[in-house]
Amino acid sequence: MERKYTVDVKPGDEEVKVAGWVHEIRDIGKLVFIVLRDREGKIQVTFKKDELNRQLFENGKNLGKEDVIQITGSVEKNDQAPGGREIKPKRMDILGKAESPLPLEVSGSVDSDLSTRLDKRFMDLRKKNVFDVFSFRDKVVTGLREFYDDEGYIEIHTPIISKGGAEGGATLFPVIYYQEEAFLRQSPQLYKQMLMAAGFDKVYEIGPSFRAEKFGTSRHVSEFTQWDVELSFIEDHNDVMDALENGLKFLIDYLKEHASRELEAMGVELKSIDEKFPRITFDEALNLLKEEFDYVPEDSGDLDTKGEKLLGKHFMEKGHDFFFVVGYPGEKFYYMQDREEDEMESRKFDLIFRGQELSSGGQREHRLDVILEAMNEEGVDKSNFSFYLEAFKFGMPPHGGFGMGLDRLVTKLLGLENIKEGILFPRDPSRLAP
Ligand code: AMO
Repeated sequence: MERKYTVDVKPGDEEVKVAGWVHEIRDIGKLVFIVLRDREGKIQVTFKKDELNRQLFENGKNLGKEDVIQITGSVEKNDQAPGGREIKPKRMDILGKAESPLPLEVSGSVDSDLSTRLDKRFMDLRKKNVFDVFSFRDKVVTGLREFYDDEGYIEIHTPIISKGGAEGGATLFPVIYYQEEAFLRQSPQLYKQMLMAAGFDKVYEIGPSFRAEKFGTSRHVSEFTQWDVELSFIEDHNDVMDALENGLKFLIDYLKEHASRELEAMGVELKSIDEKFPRITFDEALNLLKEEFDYVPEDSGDLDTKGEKLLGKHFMEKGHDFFFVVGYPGEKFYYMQDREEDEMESRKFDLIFRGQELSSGGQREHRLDVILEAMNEEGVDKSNFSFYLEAFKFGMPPHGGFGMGLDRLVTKLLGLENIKEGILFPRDPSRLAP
């Protein structure tokens, strides 16, 4: 007989097989009520002394919380039981005993702090409200894939171990690669671009990126998942922003339809977005901060966390959760910069979502001589990038792309406080296990 999820079990079913964890036990002598929990829900299993053989009843009575059991039985209506039905067991197999005491309470309302939860993550993930975050995350990925697949993007998988980093030396994680030093990637950026030289035209990749920053914030981790996109034959950075904006608008509608259960359980309401995301220049962002909040970011080339938060407040009051800031000064060698026709210093943008940076991207520089000059100015060691630079010598189309933090997207959409809540087994400077 095939196992069913508890949600698919109906009163009147003469014989069903369900399996899962013992969520609750109520023992009132001749009657033992067990609530069995599986991925999709819960069901009551009622052990009645008068109706069962002695062994089966005793086994039911001896169950402990979080034991894994498999039950075969008939289903009856019972208005007092959760979901209005209960199983009368005919057979029970104990598949896995749980030790006592449990390292973390799964049923009941005992709240543990995040660090304890992450230490005992396999137990924490048994909680429905925690599991729902990851069922939601699964739908975020499926929704994004659906959009970009339909738009003709090709999903790619580029190396995690590489010779150089796209985002600069200080945040590279070194690995020993046979006899050489190599690094975990900070971003698939360079490979996405090489595939533009290869004629792939439009690509996306979902995968891990690593940053060895000593961050202890609620929005940074050492290993995160990026949603990366690159596209060729663009006019300018606006085409890249369109690709990102349209994907997110589609995603929100997709989630409203396909993740309604998770959203409702978490009390989150998502609103479809019809209007364009505001696009302001870096200088406009600085002026806005000065005029409205009398705030000047310390680093003249960045908006910093506080600046992003204040701008987020400004735009959210006007009904915009998302807005772009375009034209950051002093950008990296791979962004197009200092074009005469632009009234800004680069074609690099950030997308801010509810006051937090969600994505960076822009039009790339595809002219090799300009890249080399920028590398000289930045003091970049070209020998680490020879494989990348070669791709610009033999026909590189104009192109651009972006990287979006998937963990930030999930946690911000759900209104979670800490990015680590949206990551199964997060990594930070003080956490390498589990
Ligand atoms: P950037 O470094 O801005 O750009 O990263 C893109 C997005 O990835 C997420 N992110 C992080 N999330 C959690 N913890 C971190 N430590 C972390 N660092 C980054 C953020 C961020 O907006 N190569 C460019 C992208 C491109 O131009 O294609 C890049 O990686 O949400």
